[in-house]
Amino acid sequence: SHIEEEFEKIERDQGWNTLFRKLANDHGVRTLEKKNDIALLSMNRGLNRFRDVLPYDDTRVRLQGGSNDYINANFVQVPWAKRNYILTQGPLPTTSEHFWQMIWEQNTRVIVMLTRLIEKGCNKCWLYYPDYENDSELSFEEVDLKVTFVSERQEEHYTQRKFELTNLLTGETRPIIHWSDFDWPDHGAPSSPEPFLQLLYDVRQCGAFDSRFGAPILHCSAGIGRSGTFVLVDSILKMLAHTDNPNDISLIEVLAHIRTQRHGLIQTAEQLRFSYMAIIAGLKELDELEESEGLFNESDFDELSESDNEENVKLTKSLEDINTEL
Ligand code: PTR
Ligand code: PTR
Repeated sequence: SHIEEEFEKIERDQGWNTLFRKLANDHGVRTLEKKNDIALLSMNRGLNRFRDVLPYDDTRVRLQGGSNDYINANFVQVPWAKRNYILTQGPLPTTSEHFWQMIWEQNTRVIVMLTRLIEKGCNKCWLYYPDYENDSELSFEEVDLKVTFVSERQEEHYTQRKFELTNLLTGETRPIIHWSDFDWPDHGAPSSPEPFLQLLYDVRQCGAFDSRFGAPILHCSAGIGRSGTFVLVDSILKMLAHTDNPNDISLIEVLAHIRTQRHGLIQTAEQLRFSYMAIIAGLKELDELEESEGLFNESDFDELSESDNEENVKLTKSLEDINTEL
Protein backbone atom coordinates (compact mmCIF):
# COMPACT_ATOMS: atom_id res chain seq x y z
CA SER A 1 0.00 0.00 0.00
CA HIS A 2 1.04 3.61 -0.38
CA ILE A 3 1.11 3.95 3.40
CA GLU A 4 3.71 1.21 3.58
CA GLU A 5 5.78 2.89 0.85
CA GLU A 6 5.50 6.19 2.67
CA PHE A 7 6.56 4.50 5.90
CA GLU A 8 9.60 2.90 4.30
CA LYS A 9 10.69 6.16 2.73
CA ILE A 10 10.46 8.02 6.05
CA GLU A 11 12.43 5.20 7.71
CA ARG A 12 15.15 5.40 5.06
CA ASP A 13 15.38 9.18 5.38
CA GLN A 14 15.14 9.05 9.18
CA GLY A 15 12.45 11.60 8.64
CA TRP A 16 10.10 11.10 11.60
CA ASN A 17 11.14 14.18 13.54
CA THR A 18 11.03 16.35 10.44
CA LEU A 19 7.59 15.05 9.51
CA PHE A 20 6.32 15.54 13.03
CA ARG A 21 7.57 19.13 13.16
CA LYS A 22 6.12 19.83 9.75
CA LEU A 23 2.76 18.71 11.07
CA ALA A 24 2.91 21.31 13.82
CA ASN A 25 4.30 24.07 11.60
CA ASP A 26 2.48 23.67 8.28
CA HIS A 27 -0.82 22.47 9.64
CA GLY A 28 -0.67 24.32 12.93
CA VAL A 29 -2.03 27.44 11.21
CA ARG A 30 -5.42 25.76 11.21
CA THR A 31 -5.54 26.08 14.96
CA LEU A 32 -4.30 29.67 15.31
CA GLU A 33 -7.79 31.01 15.74
CA LYS A 34 -8.91 28.33 18.14
CA LYS A 35 -9.87 29.43 21.63
CA ASN A 36 -9.98 27.68 24.98
CA ASP A 37 -11.31 30.57 27.05
CA ILE A 38 -13.81 28.48 29.02
CA ALA A 39 -11.09 26.14 30.26
CA LEU A 40 -9.18 29.16 31.57
CA LEU A 41 -12.02 30.67 33.63
CA SER A 42 -10.89 30.82 37.24
CA MET A 43 -13.64 28.44 38.35
CA ASN A 44 -12.49 25.88 35.77
CA ARG A 45 -8.71 26.01 35.99
CA GLY A 46 -8.49 23.51 38.80
CA LEU A 47 -10.62 21.08 36.79
CA ASN A 48 -7.75 20.59 34.32
CA ARG A 49 -5.18 17.90 35.04
CA PHE A 50 -2.51 19.79 33.07
CA ARG A 51 -2.46 23.53 32.60
CA ASP A 52 -1.13 23.12 29.06
CA VAL A 53 -3.74 20.64 27.85
CA LEU A 54 -7.07 22.41 27.49
CA PRO A 55 -10.13 21.72 25.35
CA TYR A 56 -11.02 24.06 22.48
CA ASP A 57 -14.24 25.93 23.19
CA ASP A 58 -16.01 25.07 19.95
CA THR A 59 -15.69 21.29 20.19
CA ARG A 60 -15.79 20.86 23.96
CA VAL A 61 -18.34 18.53 25.52
CA ARG A 62 -20.72 20.56 27.66
CA LEU A 63 -22.24 19.07 30.77
CA GLN A 64 -26.00 19.55 30.75
CA GLY A 65 -27.19 19.20 34.33
CA GLY A 66 -25.73 21.23 37.18
CA SER A 67 -24.43 24.75 37.48
CA ASN A 68 -21.10 24.42 35.61
CA ASP A 69 -21.00 22.85 32.14
CA TYR A 70 -17.21 22.45 32.07
CA ILE A 71 -15.23 19.24 31.61
CA ASN A 72 -11.85 18.84 29.90
CA ALA A 73 -13.23 16.85 26.95
CA ASN A 74 -13.76 17.32 23.22
CA PHE A 75 -15.81 15.71 20.50
CA VAL A 76 -13.44 14.45 17.83
CA GLN A 77 -15.05 13.51 14.54
CA VAL A 78 -13.63 11.90 11.43
CA PRO A 79 -16.51 12.23 8.96
CA TRP A 80 -14.77 10.28 6.16
CA ALA A 81 -14.56 7.32 8.50
CA LYS A 82 -18.02 8.04 9.96
CA ARG A 83 -16.41 8.02 13.35
CA ASN A 84 -17.21 10.06 16.46
CA TYR A 85 -15.16 9.91 19.62
CA ILE A 86 -15.00 11.79 22.89
CA LEU A 87 -11.46 12.43 24.12
CA THR A 88 -10.89 13.49 27.69
CA GLN A 89 -8.22 13.70 30.37
CA GLY A 90 -7.87 10.99 33.01
CA PRO A 91 -10.42 12.01 35.67
CA LEU A 92 -9.22 13.81 38.81
CA PRO A 93 -10.75 13.18 42.28
CA THR A 94 -12.75 16.37 41.73
CA THR A 95 -13.90 15.57 38.20
CA SER A 96 -14.86 11.88 38.39
CA GLU A 97 -18.50 12.78 38.95
CA HIS A 98 -18.44 15.07 35.90
CA PHE A 99 -16.90 12.24 33.89
CA TRP A 100 -19.78 9.88 34.74
CA GLN A 101 -22.30 12.68 34.21
CA MET A 102 -20.89 13.14 30.70
CA ILE A 103 -21.20 9.41 30.05
CA TRP A 104 -24.82 9.40 31.12
CA GLU A 105 -25.74 12.56 29.21
CA GLN A 106 -23.95 11.52 26.02
CA ASN A 107 -25.38 7.99 26.22
CA THR A 108 -21.88 6.54 25.99
CA ARG A 109 -21.50 2.78 26.56
CA VAL A 110 -17.78 2.29 26.11
CA ILE A 111 -14.66 3.66 27.83
CA VAL A 112 -11.14 2.95 26.58
CA MET A 113 -8.54 3.86 29.18
CA LEU A 114 -5.07 4.06 27.67
CA THR A 115 -3.13 5.09 30.77
CA ARG A 116 -2.40 3.31 33.99
CA LEU A 117 -3.41 4.91 37.28
CA ILE A 118 0.24 5.33 38.26
CA GLU A 119 3.24 5.32 35.92
CA LYS A 120 6.82 5.67 37.09
CA GLY A 121 5.58 6.65 40.52
CA CYS A 122 3.40 9.51 39.24
CA ASN A 123 -0.38 9.74 39.41
CA LYS A 124 -1.73 9.65 35.88
CA CYS A 125 -5.40 9.07 36.55
CA TRP A 126 -7.73 8.83 39.53
CA LEU A 127 -9.41 5.48 40.22
CA TYR A 128 -12.81 6.68 39.01
CA TYR A 129 -14.39 3.24 38.56
CA PRO A 130 -15.14 0.29 40.87
CA ASP A 131 -12.28 -2.11 40.12
CA TYR A 132 -13.73 -4.67 42.56
CA GLU A 133 -10.46 -4.92 44.51
CA ASN A 134 -11.08 -1.59 46.20
CA ASP A 135 -14.79 -1.07 45.61
CA SER A 136 -17.64 -2.97 44.06
CA GLU A 137 -19.73 0.15 43.78
CA LEU A 138 -19.12 3.91 43.59
CA SER A 139 -21.81 6.50 44.19
CA PHE A 140 -21.68 9.98 42.74
CA GLU A 141 -24.51 11.58 44.70
CA GLU A 142 -23.85 15.08 43.32
CA VAL A 143 -24.84 13.89 39.86
CA ASP A 144 -27.31 11.21 40.96
CA LEU A 145 -25.37 8.32 39.47
CA LYS A 146 -24.05 5.03 40.78
CA VAL A 147 -21.51 2.73 39.10
CA THR A 148 -21.57 -0.96 40.01
CA PHE A 149 -18.94 -3.57 39.14
CA VAL A 150 -20.45 -6.44 37.13
CA SER A 151 -17.62 -8.58 35.78
CA GLU A 152 -14.02 -8.65 34.72
CA ARG A 153 -12.19 -10.41 31.89
CA GLN A 154 -8.42 -10.56 32.07
CA GLU A 155 -6.81 -10.74 28.63
CA GLU A 156 -3.14 -11.07 27.83
CA HIS A 157 -2.64 -7.37 27.14
CA TYR A 158 -5.53 -5.66 28.88
CA THR A 159 -8.45 -5.97 31.27
CA GLN A 160 -12.05 -5.63 30.19
CA ARG A 161 -14.64 -4.80 32.85
CA LYS A 162 -18.36 -4.42 32.72
CA PHE A 163 -20.16 -1.95 34.91
CA GLU A 164 -23.75 -1.01 35.42
CA LEU A 165 -24.44 2.71 35.49
CA THR A 166 -27.58 3.61 37.43
CA ASN A 167 -29.45 6.88 37.33
CA LEU A 168 -30.48 7.30 40.97
CA LEU A 169 -33.38 9.60 40.10
CA THR A 170 -35.11 7.35 37.60
CA GLY A 171 -33.70 3.92 38.45
CA GLU A 172 -32.71 3.42 34.81
CA THR A 173 -29.55 1.32 34.31
CA ARG A 174 -27.14 0.96 31.43
CA PRO A 175 -24.30 -1.50 30.84
CA ILE A 176 -20.86 0.06 30.31
CA ILE A 177 -17.76 -1.70 28.98
CA HIS A 178 -14.35 -0.50 30.13
CA TRP A 179 -10.86 -1.40 28.90
CA SER A 180 -7.74 -0.74 30.98
CA ASP A 181 -4.29 -1.99 31.98
CA PHE A 182 -2.89 -1.67 28.48
CA ASP A 183 0.87 -1.19 28.53
CA TRP A 184 1.64 2.16 26.90
CA PRO A 185 3.66 4.88 28.66
CA ASP A 186 2.84 8.52 27.89
CA HIS A 187 4.86 10.13 25.09
CA GLY A 188 5.87 6.59 24.05
CA ALA A 189 4.47 3.81 21.90
CA PRO A 190 3.33 0.26 22.61
CA SER A 191 6.07 -2.33 22.15
CA SER A 192 4.52 -3.66 18.93
CA PRO A 193 1.31 -3.23 16.91
CA GLU A 194 -0.16 -6.64 17.75
CA PRO A 195 -1.31 -6.01 21.34
CA PHE A 196 -2.73 -2.66 20.26
CA LEU A 197 -4.63 -4.24 17.36
CA GLN A 198 -6.02 -6.89 19.69
CA LEU A 199 -7.35 -4.14 21.93
CA LEU A 200 -8.75 -2.22 18.95
CA TYR A 201 -10.50 -5.30 17.55
CA ASP A 202 -12.02 -6.09 20.93
CA VAL A 203 -13.29 -2.54 21.26
CA ARG A 204 -14.80 -2.70 17.77
CA GLN A 205 -16.25 -6.17 18.32
CA CYS A 206 -18.10 -4.97 21.37
CA GLY A 207 -19.93 -2.45 19.24
CA ALA A 208 -18.16 0.64 20.53
CA PHE A 209 -19.18 2.51 17.39
CA ASP A 210 -22.77 1.35 17.33
CA SER A 211 -24.60 4.44 16.11
CA ARG A 212 -27.54 3.89 18.45
CA PHE A 213 -25.36 5.02 21.32
CA GLY A 214 -23.18 7.99 22.09
CA ALA A 215 -19.55 8.23 21.07
CA PRO A 216 -17.07 6.01 22.90
CA ILE A 217 -14.85 7.75 25.41
CA LEU A 218 -11.09 7.53 24.97
CA HIS A 219 -8.85 8.82 27.69
CA CYS A 220 -5.25 8.59 28.81
CA SER A 221 -3.68 11.00 31.26
CA ALA A 222 -3.89 14.21 29.24
CA GLY A 223 -6.22 12.70 26.66
CA ILE A 224 -4.17 13.72 23.64
CA GLY A 225 -1.07 11.58 22.97
CA ARG A 226 -2.16 7.99 23.33
CA SER A 227 -5.86 8.70 22.74
CA GLY A 228 -4.98 10.66 19.59
CA THR A 229 -2.94 7.74 18.29
CA PHE A 230 -5.91 5.42 18.87
CA VAL A 231 -8.20 7.74 16.89
CA LEU A 232 -5.81 8.00 13.96
CA VAL A 233 -5.21 4.26 13.65
CA ASP A 234 -8.87 3.31 14.05
CA SER A 235 -10.19 5.91 11.64
CA ILE A 236 -7.58 5.36 8.92
CA LEU A 237 -8.12 1.59 9.06
CA LYS A 238 -11.86 2.16 8.78
CA MET A 239 -11.38 4.50 5.79
CA LEU A 240 -9.04 2.06 4.06
CA ALA A 241 -11.52 -0.76 4.57
CA HIS A 242 -14.27 1.21 2.85
CA THR A 243 -12.56 2.93 -0.04
CA ASP A 244 -11.87 2.03 -3.63
CA ASN A 245 -9.12 4.64 -3.80
CA PRO A 246 -6.78 3.95 -0.90
CA ASN A 247 -4.07 6.12 -2.43
CA ASP A 248 -6.16 9.20 -1.78
CA ILE A 249 -6.14 8.68 1.97
CA SER A 250 -3.54 10.79 3.73
CA LEU A 251 -2.68 9.97 7.28
CA ILE A 252 -1.13 13.39 7.86
CA GLU A 253 -4.19 15.18 6.51
CA VAL A 254 -6.52 13.25 8.81
CA LEU A 255 -4.22 13.92 11.74
CA ALA A 256 -4.09 17.63 10.94
CA HIS A 257 -7.89 17.59 10.79
CA ILE A 258 -8.45 15.91 14.15
CA ARG A 259 -5.94 18.29 15.69
CA THR A 260 -8.34 21.13 14.98
CA GLN A 261 -10.80 19.47 17.36
CA ARG A 262 -8.56 18.68 20.32
CA HIS A 263 -5.13 20.14 20.90
CA GLY A 264 -1.94 18.11 20.44
CA LEU A 265 -3.34 14.76 19.30
CA ILE A 266 -0.32 12.44 18.96
CA GLN A 267 2.47 13.83 21.09
CA THR A 268 5.69 12.49 19.61
CA ALA A 269 7.36 11.38 16.39
CA GLU A 270 7.49 7.90 17.93
CA GLN A 271 3.69 7.83 18.28
CA LEU A 272 3.32 8.96 14.67
CA ARG A 273 5.66 6.20 13.54
CA PHE A 274 3.71 3.70 15.63
CA SER A 275 0.48 4.81 13.94
CA TYR A 276 1.91 3.91 10.54
CA MET A 277 3.13 0.56 11.87
CA ALA A 278 -0.23 -0.29 13.41
CA ILE A 279 -2.10 0.69 10.25
CA ILE A 280 0.21 -1.39 8.06
CA ALA A 281 -0.11 -4.39 10.39
CA GLY A 282 -3.87 -3.87 10.65
CA LEU A 283 -4.25 -3.82 6.86
CA LYS A 284 -2.67 -7.22 6.62
CA GLU A 285 -5.46 -8.57 8.77
CA LEU A 286 -8.25 -6.92 6.81
CA ASP A 287 -10.60 -9.85 7.23
CA GLU A 288 -10.63 -9.35 10.94
CA LEU A 289 -11.56 -5.74 10.49
CA GLU A 290 -15.15 -6.57 9.70
CA GLU A 291 -16.98 -5.20 12.66
CA SER A 292 -19.51 -6.99 14.73
CA GLU A 293 -22.96 -5.53 15.08
CA GLY A 294 -23.62 -7.01 18.47
CA LEU A 295 -23.10 -4.76 21.42
CA PHE A 296 -22.24 -6.47 24.70
CA ASN A 297 -23.79 -9.87 25.30
CA GLU A 298 -27.12 -10.51 23.70
CA SER A 299 -28.53 -11.16 27.15
CA ASP A 300 -27.44 -7.75 28.40
CA PHE A 301 -29.07 -6.08 25.51
CA ASP A 302 -32.08 -8.04 24.33
CA GLU A 303 -34.15 -5.05 23.43
CA LEU A 304 -31.38 -3.72 21.21
CA SER A 305 -30.64 -6.73 19.06
CA GLU A 306 -31.86 -5.19 15.81
CA SER A 307 -28.76 -4.61 13.74
CA ASP A 308 -27.57 -1.25 12.59
CA ASN A 309 -26.19 -1.02 9.16
CA GLU A 310 -23.67 1.68 9.70
CA GLU A 311 -20.70 -0.57 9.12
CA ASN A 312 -22.16 -1.96 5.91
CA VAL A 313 -22.93 1.35 4.33
CA LYS A 314 -20.19 2.62 2.09
CA LEU A 315 -18.78 5.95 3.05
CA THR A 316 -21.05 8.49 1.52
CA LYS A 317 -18.43 11.19 1.22
CA SER A 318 -16.14 10.65 -1.70
CA LEU A 319 -12.45 11.08 -1.37
CA GLU A 320 -12.55 14.23 -3.48
CA ASP A 321 -14.61 15.71 -0.68
CA ILE A 322 -11.92 14.73 1.75
CA ASN A 323 -9.29 16.57 -0.20
CA THR A 324 -11.30 19.73 -0.62
CA GLU A 325 -12.39 19.82 2.99
CA LEU A 326 -8.91 19.29 4.30
N1 PTR B 1 -3.29 20.17 38.02
C1 PTR B 1 -3.31 21.36 37.22
C2 PTR B 1 -1.90 21.88 37.14
O1 PTR B 1 -1.29 22.20 38.14
O2 PTR B 1 -1.37 21.94 36.02
C3 PTR B 1 -4.34 22.31 37.80
C4 PTR B 1 -4.15 23.73 37.54
C5 PTR B 1 -4.25 24.23 36.27
C6 PTR B 1 -3.89 24.59 38.59
C7 PTR B 1 -4.09 25.58 36.02
C8 PTR B 1 -3.71 25.95 38.36
C9 PTR B 1 -3.82 26.43 37.08
O3 PTR B 1 -3.70 27.78 36.86
P1 PTR B 1 -2.30 28.58 36.63
O4 PTR B 1 -1.76 28.07 35.30
O5 PTR B 1 -2.68 30.02 36.59
O6 PTR B 1 -1.40 28.23 37.77
N1 PTR C 1 2.49 18.92 30.34
C1 PTR C 1 2.20 17.53 30.33
C2 PTR C 1 3.45 16.74 29.97
O1 PTR C 1 3.94 16.84 28.85
O2 PTR C 1 3.93 16.03 30.86
C3 PTR C 1 1.03 17.22 29.47
C4 PTR C 1 0.86 15.84 28.94
C5 PTR C 1 0.88 14.73 29.75
C6 PTR C 1 0.65 15.67 27.61
C7 PTR C 1 0.67 13.45 29.24
C8 PTR C 1 0.44 14.43 27.05
C9 PTR C 1 0.46 13.32 27.88
O3 PTR C 1 0.24 12.08 27.35
P1 PTR C 1 -1.22 11.42 27.11
O4 PTR C 1 -2.09 12.41 26.39
O5 PTR C 1 -0.91 10.23 26.29
O6 PTR C 1 -1.75 11.06 28.45
